[in-house]
Amino acid sequence: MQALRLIQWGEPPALVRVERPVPHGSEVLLRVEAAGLCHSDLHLSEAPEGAFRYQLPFTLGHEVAGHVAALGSGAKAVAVGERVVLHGPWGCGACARCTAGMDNYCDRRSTLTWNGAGLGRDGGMAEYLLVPSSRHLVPIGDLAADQAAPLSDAGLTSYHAIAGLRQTLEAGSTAVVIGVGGLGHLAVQILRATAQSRILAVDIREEALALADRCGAHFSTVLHTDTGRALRAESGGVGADAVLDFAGTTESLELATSVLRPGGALALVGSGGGHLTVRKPGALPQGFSLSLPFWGSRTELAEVIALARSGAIHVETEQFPLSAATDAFERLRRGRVQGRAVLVPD
Ligand code: FEH
Ligand code: ZN
Ligand code: ZN
Repeated sequence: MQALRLIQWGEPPALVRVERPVPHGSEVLLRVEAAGLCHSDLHLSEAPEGAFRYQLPFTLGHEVAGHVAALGSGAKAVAVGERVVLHGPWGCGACARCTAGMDNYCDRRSTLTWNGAGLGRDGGMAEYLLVPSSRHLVPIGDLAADQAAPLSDAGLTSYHAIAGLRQTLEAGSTAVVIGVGGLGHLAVQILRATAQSRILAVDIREEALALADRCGAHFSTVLHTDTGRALRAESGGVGADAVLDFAGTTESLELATSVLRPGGALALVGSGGGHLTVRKPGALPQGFSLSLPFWGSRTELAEVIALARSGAIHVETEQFPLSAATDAFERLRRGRVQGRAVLVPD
């Protein structure tokens, strides 16, 4: 089968032929219908030796949807032909967090040499994906695969980040979304569907503002020197109750903390590598709280899929055949993907 594999650190991934896996025991073999492309895949494709604990080679792709092609003799709770989406964070499988479906916060994460499918283990940028257990699968019914796949990472990460801000998102609150890309455009929709906040969106690209408006933002602006003042004005002058920073640069963090209301909460999601000084006394608002949410739980993934199946959220996607993966990576590297890029096996 065709698979996009990371073979050498610092070298781009290569599309190669490998054996189609055969499921044994509790394993489930998926026929991949769609695999989303994440900035983490970019980071991996450019990472030098030693940046990650992962063992090479492995197939990329941690945002995967498809249907069950075959079952190991001990596989449970899933049937051949069933359409499913992958819960991509794979932990140790035995700790309290993993047994609760919260592999994203596995207690033994520091002992593992992987984060999950396509992250140190073979992933779904391929025709088939071998999944260790059906506990990593969520049914999607008739939801299109190019919708379901991005929801398992971009959607789930945004949903989990918003869940951590829930206490600030009561009626009349203001939420700011910085970065309206693959995750941010879904965060706007999830906020519209699950909160009564006024949603303000910020991006560096004009074309992203149109996407933000389509997704339901009440106000959108391109980042400029006076953005903080504009956002504060849009919050009725008191500031934002919650900020979701999908950029994670020093500039975006400074903007976020400059517009937060006393008692406000910041979720730092983007891996821009920016830094924030937390000091008392200091410049941060009284009662400020910070979270660094990572991915989400299996239960939350089922909730995101249910939202999508109800029509409440829609993923903007750009489809590429798996054979054009290099183009997709390049487009993402240049910031030229509207919404989420999705690879479809040829
Ligand atoms: C996965 C593994 C490590 C860092 C970040 C990620 C995200 O792409 C998961 O959404
Ligand atoms: Zn990701
Ligand atoms: Zn665990």
